[in-house]
Formats: sequence, structure tokens, C-alpha cells
Amino acid sequence: MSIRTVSTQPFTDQKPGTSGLRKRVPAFQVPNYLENFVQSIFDSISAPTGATLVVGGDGRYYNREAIQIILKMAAANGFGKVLVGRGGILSTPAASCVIRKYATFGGIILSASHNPGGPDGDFGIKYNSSNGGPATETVTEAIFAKSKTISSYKTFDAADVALDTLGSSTLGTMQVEVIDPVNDYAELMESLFDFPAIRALLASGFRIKFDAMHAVNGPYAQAILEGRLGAVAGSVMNGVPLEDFGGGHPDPNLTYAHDLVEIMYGDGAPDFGAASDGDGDRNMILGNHFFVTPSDSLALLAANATLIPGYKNGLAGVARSMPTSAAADRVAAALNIPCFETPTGWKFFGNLMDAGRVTLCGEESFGTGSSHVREKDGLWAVLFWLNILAARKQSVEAIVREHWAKYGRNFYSRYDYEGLPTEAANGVMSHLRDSFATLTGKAFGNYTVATCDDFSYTDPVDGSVSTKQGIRILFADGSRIIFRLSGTGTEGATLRVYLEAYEADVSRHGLDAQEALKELIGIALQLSELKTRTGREQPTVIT
Ligand code: G16
Repeated sequence: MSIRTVSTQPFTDQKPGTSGLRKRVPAFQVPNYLENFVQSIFDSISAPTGATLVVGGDGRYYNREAIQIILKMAAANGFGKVLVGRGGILSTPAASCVIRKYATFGGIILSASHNPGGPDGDFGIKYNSSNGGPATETVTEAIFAKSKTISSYKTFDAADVALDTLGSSTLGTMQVEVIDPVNDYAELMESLFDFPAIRALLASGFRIKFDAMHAVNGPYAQAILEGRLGAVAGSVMNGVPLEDFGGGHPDPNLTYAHDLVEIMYGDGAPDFGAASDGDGDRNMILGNHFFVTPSDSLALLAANATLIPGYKNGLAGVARSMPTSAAADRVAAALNIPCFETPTGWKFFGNLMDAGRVTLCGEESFGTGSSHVREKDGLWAVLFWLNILAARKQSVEAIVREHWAKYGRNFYSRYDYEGLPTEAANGVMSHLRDSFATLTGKAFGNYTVATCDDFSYTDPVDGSVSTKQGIRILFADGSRIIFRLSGTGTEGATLRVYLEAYEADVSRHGLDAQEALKELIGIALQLSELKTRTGREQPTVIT
């Protein structure tokens, strides 16, 4: 057993996207591809000799192989200890929890989140810092710079580490501790929420369905919902994590979580439904025949936070990504707390949470979370909702409708055009940028453009600036159309069009969102010339 230095050539395409490096599995299987990226991480983070690292992933295809490679490289790069989830499993929020609880130097999380898995599916890797959150752009840029000049990496020649039994072993001088992936996280949840009240709600006949989508949250949901909270057996569906997610697309939205949607919109639907994604950080919330948009969910959680033991003293502030609707802003204004608007990407919330300036954060992309960890957290959001339902003893729909009556409704929808030729997608964006000068003040039907810009963000904590974070067309009445290119896809380009219209009139709150947003959708298509420039008549996904 010895440390070996291996010569390598740089790859030019290792730029981390919205949340780490995501590629097809075969790309990661190219000799040295993963090793180069891991060495670039280690070379960029200046970990002291003997530091502790957390490693885990969502269990997708190639997770186990990648973990063995990372463990051997960590041993060769001077780490003293690695905490790894049993079977190589850690949901993304659980990894964040473990990094924080054991005050480790950082962690490596293996996931391509909601993207499909399997031998031809997607894989991903990202580095999280000691605060438990995704590395900031300064760090990811350093990793990318390193990946372009790397000439060697270090590994440790040894047999694979046994990952399926709890306990310690060694790789040279480095200790590998296989930990239970669920316990630390479940304890954290129990410290935040009123488990006895939720248990009583579930015992009273309140029926729930949680769709783990054959992804990492299955064991977490079984242990917490059916185990600690006593939900009836079968409340968790698709609860066995599979390397290819059963051939599904583990993205909790109305299109991909169709099994759950059918149940929640069928005869005898349960009272509450929820789903989470590949790595357990996203969530979708449903009532009986009712869908809660992620933007509304964030606003609802903020408005009801003091009902929850972990948040009973109120919130320091809230934050949302720029394309997320302004529903949370209205709650923040009423609570007289700050509301921050950040670029898309959970990493932008970290500084605000570390500085104690926000407690709750959320994104339209089915992500909600709080300062309990530094990742968005799917099961946390489900427990937050269950705690509200236990405290208020009303249906999901009644709670949301009451919220709209008080604050108004921000109608919201997102159109995704996936797998576009990159040039066509870039063409739409530059055409829109070129139109800025002529748009301001122009009227389109009921809407007049107030301003338009390319969103830019100056981090209020460290002063770093992020530019070109999405094109905003802001209308005089507060309605918005946003155009943005996704940073998480692995094939071609995905163009997202985000639509939002505010409605104060309660008599119109029952409208279908697509109906309420029809005129804005037409304006978005007209302004962007999307159909002619991309040849796409319809979006691939509407949420
Ligand atoms: C990641 C990020 C989120 C972001 C989402 C969508 O989520 O962590 O902050 O909102 O991607 O990003 P994009 O619009 O660029 O595709 P996840 O769940 O994929 O890790």
C-alpha cells in the first residue's frame, strides 16, 4: 500500500455549473476524468494535513466506484479522516448536516440531482465547504482554473474499502468511518419540528403519500415518516433507492412525479402528498386535488414559521432566487424583515445564512430550506408543512387560499425548453439583450414594460459580483417575464421562461395559472422570437 503520483492531461470542460460538475456517466468513466476533478478540488481548498472530509452521494449509477476513487485520493492527499454514509449514501441535505454537526473541513457530494441516472444517465460531483454549503463561485472558479492546468494526481494503492457495514477502517494513515446515513439527519429534524403533534395528526386518520421516486430519500422518509412519526406502512412510495431511479426522471414536479400526481388527483386522494428528487434536496407539495407552487410554498412557510418549534422566535430574514415569485417578499414586508433576491443557485444563500441575515430560503425550482443546514432540504419542507397542518388543522388548499386572500396571489409558471441546440438558445438570449433599448416604456396589450436588464447581484456579505444571471422584463404592474439558460443540464441547452403576474382581487384567485398568465406567455414568445429561433412549438416541461 503506497501513495502513487499519476501523470494526466487536463480536460477543458470541467467548469462547475449551477451546482457542481454534471456530465453523462460515460464522460466520468473516461480514464482520469474524475481523478482530475477531485485533485483540482483538493489543490484548491488548502485543507490542512489530517483534516476530516465527508463523502456521500445519492446512490445513482457510478456512486460506489467514484467513492472508492475519492477515498484513495483523499488518503494520498493527506486527509486524516473521511466520514462516508453506509453504502456510499448521503442525501445532499444529510451531507450538509453531517459536515456541520462534526465540524469537518468540508465534503464531496456525488449527485446529478433531479437528472436521470443509469449507465447512460447523468452523474455529478461538487464540493461543499465547512459551513455545509456548496462552495462559493470563488472556490468553483479556482477548481476550474486548476482543472485546466493539472498535470498529475495522487492516489493510494490499496484494496477497496468496505462501505456496507458501519464502523472504522484505515487507508494508510487515514481513517474511514462508515456512518449511518439517516440518524444525524433524523435527530436534527426531531429537534426542529413538533414530532408529537405530527404523530397525533397522522394517528387521527390524516393520510399522506410521499413519493421518494426510487431515489435517496426513500430510507430517510421511511425512518422518519413511517418510523418516528408512525405514518401507516405504504405512506412512502417508490421508497427503495435504485441506481437508475427505476428508469424514471427523479424530478418532483407535475410532469415527472406522475405516479403521485395521479394518486393526489384521483378518487379517495390522501390529504397531503409530497415528492423529493434524486438527492433529496427538492420537494413538491400537494393537497387533495391541489398543487402548491414552490414560490407559494416558501411564502407560506415564512408566514407560518412561528408555529414551528425550531422557528418560534421568528425569522431573521428570507431570501429567494431572482426568478422565484415575489410572494415571499409580501410576507417579509408584512413581518418587517428583509427579503433578499439572489441569482439562481443555492450557493448564493450561504453567505446570507452564515451572517445570520436570513433564516428561510427558497427557489422556484422546487427548493426550500433554512439555516438548519446549508442546502435546500426536501424532507425538511415536508415536515414543515406537516407541522403547519398539525397546528392549524385545516386542509392544504384552505391554508393556501387564506394566504392568497391576505397577501394576494402571485400567479406563476415556468416553461422549460430542454435539449435545444446551444447556438439557438444563445441566439434567443442575445436577441433579447439587443432589444432592451427599444422595450422600455413599450405597451403590449394590458402590460407596459417598466424596465429590462440582465440580472446582476452584489453579495451584501462579501461584495462579490455575479453578472448575467438572467434577463428580466419587468412590467409596470409588477408582473415579470424572465429568460434564463439552465446551468444544470448535460445535453445542449435548456432555456427557461419564468412568468409571474400579481393578482390582488380575491374573486380571480381561483383562476388556472395558465389562464391567468396567457397574455404574458404570448408576450414572452413574441419578444423572444423563441419559436422561429429554436424551431420549438411547445416547451418540454411546464411547471
Ligand atoms: C440546482 C441548484 C439550484 C437551482 C437548480 C436549477 O439544484 O442547487 O439552486 O435552482 O439547480 O438550476 P438551473 O435553472 O440552472 O437548471 P439541484 O437540485 O439540481 O442541485
